[in-house]
Amino acid sequence: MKVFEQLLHAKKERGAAYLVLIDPDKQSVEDAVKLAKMCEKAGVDALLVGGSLLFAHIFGELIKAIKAACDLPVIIFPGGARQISPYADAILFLSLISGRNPHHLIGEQVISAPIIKSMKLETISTGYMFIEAGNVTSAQFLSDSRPIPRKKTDIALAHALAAEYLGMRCIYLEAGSGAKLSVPEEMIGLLYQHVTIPMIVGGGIRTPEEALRKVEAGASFVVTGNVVEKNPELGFLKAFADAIHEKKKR
Ligand code: 1GP
Repeated sequence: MKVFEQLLHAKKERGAAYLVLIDPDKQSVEDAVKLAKMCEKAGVDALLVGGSLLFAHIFGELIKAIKAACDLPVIIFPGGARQISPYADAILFLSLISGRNPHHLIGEQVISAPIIKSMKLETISTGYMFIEAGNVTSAQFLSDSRPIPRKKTDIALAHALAAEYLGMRCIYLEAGSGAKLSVPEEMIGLLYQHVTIPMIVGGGIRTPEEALRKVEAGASFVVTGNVVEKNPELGFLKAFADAIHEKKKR
C-alpha cells in the first residue's frame, strides 16, 4: 500500500492519524532513532522528517537509521529542495499556496522534481498554508511570506478550495513550528464543511486535549514536533496518540 493510502486507512480505522515531526537540526541520529521506536510503540501512524533550515549534515543518514530501526512510514516534510533522500517512503510535495513568493510556489518544486523521480519517491502533493500564529515562525521568515490572518476563515477557505481544484491531494494548515497559537478550530471546521481533501494540521499543539480538538473540528492528520522533542516519553506520546484516535471510539 502506498504511504498516502496508509494514512487514509489510518484515518478510516482510527478516526485520524498522528504524525510526529523529527527535525534533523534538533536531535542526533541516536536520539531520533530512540524517538522513532518510541513513536511506533505509542501508536503513532507515521513520521515526518524535515526542518526549515537544515544545518546538520545528517538528513539521509537519519532517515536510513530510522527505517532500519522501525516500521513506521517515513515521510519527508522538506524545508527546501535539498531535503530529499531515497531512504524515505514518501515526500510531501509542498507548494506554499498561502504565499505569493513564486520560488516557494513552483521554484523549489522544479529543482527537486527530477531528483525525486530518479529516487522513485512517492509524492503527496500538498497545498501548504501558513496560518497566523501570534509570532513570526522560522518557515514564514525564511520563505518571505505572510500567513493568513487567524480570523480570515473565508480567505483560508478560498485557498483550500483552490488547492482542491488544482488537484492537490491534501492541505496542510501550518501555524509553524513552536507557534504561540495553533490553527483555530473555527478555521478547520469551516474548511471541513467545504473541502473534500484531507487536512493536515500542525504547529504549536502542546497537549493531547488540544490535538483532539483539531480532530473534532475536522483535521485528518495531526502533527506535533516541539512538544515531543521536549518530552520524549512513551506515556506522553501515547496520550497524544490516544487523544488523536479518540473520536473513532466515541
Ligand atoms: C511544524 O507543524 C509542525 O511544521 C509541528 O509544529 O513543532 O510546533 O509541534 P510544532
